[in-house]
Amino acid sequence: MESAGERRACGLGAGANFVSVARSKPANAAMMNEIELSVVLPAYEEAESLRLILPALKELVGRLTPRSELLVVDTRKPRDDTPELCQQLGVTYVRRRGGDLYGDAVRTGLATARGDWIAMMDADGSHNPRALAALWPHRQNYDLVIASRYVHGGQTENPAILIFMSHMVNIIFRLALRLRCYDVSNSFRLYQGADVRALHLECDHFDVVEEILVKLADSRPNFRIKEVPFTFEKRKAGKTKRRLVTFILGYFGTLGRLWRLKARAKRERKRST
Ligand SMILES: Nc1nc2c(ncn2[C@@H]2O[C@H](COP(=O)(O)OP(=O)(O)OP(=O)(O)O)[C@@H](O)[C@H]2O)c(=O)[nH]1
Ligand SMILES: [Mg+2]
Repeated sequence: MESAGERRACGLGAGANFVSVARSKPANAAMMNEIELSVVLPAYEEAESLRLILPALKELVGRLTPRSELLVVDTRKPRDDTPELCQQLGVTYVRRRGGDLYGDAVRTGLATARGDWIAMMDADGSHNPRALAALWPHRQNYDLVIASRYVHGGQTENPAILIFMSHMVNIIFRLALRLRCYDVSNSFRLYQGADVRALHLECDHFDVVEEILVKLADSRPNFRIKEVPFTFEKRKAGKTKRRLVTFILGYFGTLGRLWRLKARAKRERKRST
């Protein structure tokens, strides 16, 4: 995922504070939890692409750890044969809870995933399963690992106009929200399960990707982020769900909301020290 589609205000209201996330202990947690890695794929009419990527993803994840689960988070009512496909391939099929928006899929996926680590990936094949193998080794030394188009070695196969827009979004968000990473809008990331499950997420659309980053980065001092170079590929099949104008307008609304949220959290932290 790299852009915002149809979008409503993300509704970061007065109660939307950053959560204070307890420091997780991956090594110990791994011993206690039967699932080490959950891979979550939010999907909206993506059966065609899923058919192409799931076998490779399943094989790769099995090599990373035997204690893994793959979750496809579909729409509330199936819009294609994604349920049958998941059953055929032995992948967990999850129905979206709440609404049918991307934010609902992310919230449902995070609430369902049991892993010590949770990887989020697009279901359209833009996120090549092979890249997950490059993220995985960094989990012990970092709190968040991002597949990044904007560090040396990273790239994107999108058309020039989308690359330009994505660069603008990333530069503006990074500077305005003082984020310590270059790719703020790519959803392909590896999270510590306990950290990301503890977040209270309110954005409904693709802006939830930035919301997660802002909230995690502010959840504790010296939150460690690693960016691993990655190539964002063209979707493998199916249609885009992106709506360009709402994408641009929506992102600026989100920026304002996240900025106010961050400022309020800072004031509250100052007050409590
Ligand atoms: N727009 C949209 N995408 C969703 C939703 N739920 C899951 N997705 C998935 O989010 C991912 C990103 O959506 P895409 O339509 O690929 O958006 P994009 O990556 O910006 O655009 P293209 O790859 O160029 O089509 C895909 O895997 C979608 O299936 C939803 O409710 N709305
Ligand atoms: Mg896509």
